[in-house]
Amino acid sequence: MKQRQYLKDYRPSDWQIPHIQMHFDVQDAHVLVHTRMELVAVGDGTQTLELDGRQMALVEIRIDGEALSPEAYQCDDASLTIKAPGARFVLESTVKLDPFNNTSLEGLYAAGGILCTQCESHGFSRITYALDRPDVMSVFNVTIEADKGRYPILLANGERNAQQELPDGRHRVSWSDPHPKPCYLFAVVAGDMACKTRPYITSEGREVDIAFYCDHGIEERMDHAIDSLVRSMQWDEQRYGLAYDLNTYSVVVAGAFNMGAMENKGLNIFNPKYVLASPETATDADFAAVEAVIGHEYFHNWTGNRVTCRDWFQLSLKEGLTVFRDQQFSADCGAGPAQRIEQVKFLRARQFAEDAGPLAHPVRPESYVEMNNFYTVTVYEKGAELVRLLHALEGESGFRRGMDLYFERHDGQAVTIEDFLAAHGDANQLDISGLQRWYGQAGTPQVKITESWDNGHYTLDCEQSIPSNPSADAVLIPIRVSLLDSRGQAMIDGQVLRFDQPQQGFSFDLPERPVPVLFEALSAPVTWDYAYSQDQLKHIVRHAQDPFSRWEAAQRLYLIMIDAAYAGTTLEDQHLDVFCEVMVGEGDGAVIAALLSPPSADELTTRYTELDPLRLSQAVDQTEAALARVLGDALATQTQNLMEHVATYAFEPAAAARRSLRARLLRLWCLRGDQQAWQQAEQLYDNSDNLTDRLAALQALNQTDAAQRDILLERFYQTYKNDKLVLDRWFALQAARAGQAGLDSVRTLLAHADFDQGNPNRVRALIGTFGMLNLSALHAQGGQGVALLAEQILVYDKLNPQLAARLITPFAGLNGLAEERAAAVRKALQEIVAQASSPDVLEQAQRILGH
Ligand code: 0A1
Ligand code: ZN
Repeated sequence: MKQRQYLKDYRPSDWQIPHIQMHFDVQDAHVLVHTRMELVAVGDGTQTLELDGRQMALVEIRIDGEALSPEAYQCDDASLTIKAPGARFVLESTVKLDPFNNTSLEGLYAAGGILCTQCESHGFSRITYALDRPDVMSVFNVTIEADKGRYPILLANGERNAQQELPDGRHRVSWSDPHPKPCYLFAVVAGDMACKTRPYITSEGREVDIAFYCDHGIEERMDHAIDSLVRSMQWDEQRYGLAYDLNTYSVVVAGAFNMGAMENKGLNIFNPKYVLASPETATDADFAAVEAVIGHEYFHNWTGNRVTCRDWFQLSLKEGLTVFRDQQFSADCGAGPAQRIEQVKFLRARQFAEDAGPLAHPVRPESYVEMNNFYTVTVYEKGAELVRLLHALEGESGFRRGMDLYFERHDGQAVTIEDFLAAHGDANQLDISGLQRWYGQAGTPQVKITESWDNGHYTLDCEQSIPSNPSADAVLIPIRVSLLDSRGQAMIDGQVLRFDQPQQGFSFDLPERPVPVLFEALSAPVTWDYAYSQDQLKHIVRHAQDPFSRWEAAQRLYLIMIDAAYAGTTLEDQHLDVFCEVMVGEGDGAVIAALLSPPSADELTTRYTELDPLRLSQAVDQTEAALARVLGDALATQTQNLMEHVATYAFEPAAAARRSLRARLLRLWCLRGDQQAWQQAEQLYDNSDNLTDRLAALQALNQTDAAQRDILLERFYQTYKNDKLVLDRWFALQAARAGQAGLDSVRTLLAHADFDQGNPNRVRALIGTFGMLNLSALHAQGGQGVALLAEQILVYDKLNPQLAARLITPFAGLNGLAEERAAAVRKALQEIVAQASSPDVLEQAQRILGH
């Protein structure tokens, strides 16, 4: 078993490696990697050198040109140790790799006919012996040599220097990256790909060649991504004064990729899902995601690459900050308030759940066994919320001052979260201690708010605690409030209260008793209680200025219905009557669609103790059905209005908002079992020129008994069976079918000819959808759904441990489950612990079981 690493044990490296030269010799069945490193001892040079290295065969090792005798070093399955090699020397190694059978998608691997690398967090030590830690930074020179017919494109970080033809149809290309970088940002790519280029001139006058690579024949699907990159580059120049620093920026679409994308210096490698987009093959949400991920990887060039992490415990230093920056970028590109609502939905469904369960950890974790298990929603999304919180406290210009000082102090360094906060604190004379505490303690703070009204004097009394972590200290919680009068006008408008004590009161003198709108735009990642009456909630839905707060009040209204249904009583549909006004109201269609969406079951798994997942799914379905009923005949009329005047598809905010409202209304209408609605769905499918509407039609029918559902699914398959990303949707739709039908579909599809275990997107579409988003199928048929998921996790434990370890997350809800269900999950986890071999899966399963 791998050793647990602790933050408290961090020590700077005994060695630095100023310069690394690598040569890749790509052969038919293997790759030889020759590495030449200059090593410099930080101390007196008497210390032992322990290099990291796994899953490769050592061919030769030399120091200062002399081959090392076998007694001079020791090699095991994770490292190579050389006793007292001296204070300064050149180490050369040759290793043999087998990328063609590397299914882990880490290190050097073959996928979709190309060779590419993934080094974050510890993949570089699967490529060569190295000090695989982010605080060792080196200048890299790389040459790649391969058959020119099979691999006409040879790429590495930095700038291309030279290209040379070789005998036997081979060629060689060399690259150099002048910026010292940690080895997790290293990348090489070799393959036969189509290329699209675009020139760009930075604000500093630097000429940059942008080059995007993907499979032949689909080049035009990269246009949106290229446009997004250009916008990202301009945006970082304007908003943060940060310009690009090389003459080449390449983006490669990988055949298979475990995560979203990777910010390797000057050579990003992407999951195809976040580059390729055309109206027929990508939805509005996909177009938005491409823009966000392209931006995210680009923004890493400064927040991650130029200033990097001292150690992996600091991961949120680059990830929380870069997610916040990509969220700002998307907002500036016109994403609108529905984007914030989506972010919060995701945060609550996933991060709050993680923080309340056995996988909870602070944004800066204290220990890990397998670092890849800590690329979590806590490090990314909660981390981004903490930067948002800092931004709210400092204001736009204060935040910019903090960022400027951060880059001035730390450009070219590997630093900590404290360094980041200190730069902001110093730039703004801000006491950051209440913020710093957020990073060190797990759990979602809960804020209890009561009020008093005394003759014009209004007080909000606030109390904070972390229920899952009772010894936690009070943190700084900004509460953005508006106080509405009886006509819905704001008497107090968006004021930020600094709440940093265990208990604290905030007073206002007002002409009348207000309705408080609390935590506008979710001003801190907390849960909060305030005993709203239904009338107050409806008042907020009708009058609040902040779209998020209207949505939040709507969610609370739905929850009253869901709680009642879950408890076995039903409330009158009339409790939801405010939504009739909402549906026909003016304004952003995407916000109206969100207001007309009750929370889904997967967002509510931590709400009930002794959770019965099937009863919860039913309660949510009943509430959605009640909403569809209460909207009455106007639902059909309104949907039909939106079917008219459909323009040619463009990814543009107003058009996307209209599509999103149409999709939502159509789905509610279809739930009523109305034949006319089902026909409308079929018509929308047939008449549309884009994937967004086609999927809207299919999703509207997916949980119904309509004959059209099966007909359209088959039509969809025939149209898209050769288009991997679109076919993923076909798998996901069937895996999302509620209850037993969903479980049966998953079983059938696992044996389908198009199900490909080597394609993580396909695996996530089928098994991920089933596990993460379909509570009623996962818990169907006694424990059989749960057993099926466990069986699949064990398949990927062998093939692709990182992917397997992510599929396990649905089992982390164990503590909240009713005993019979919990027993099935526990049994599945014990089976996993008994049979799994990867540290990734073992660590997760054991953490969930509390070992
Ligand atoms: N740094 C990337 C995400 C990433 C993380 C780990 C990976 O492999 C284990 C791959 C990519 C990002 O934040 O975009
Ligand atoms: Zn990132």
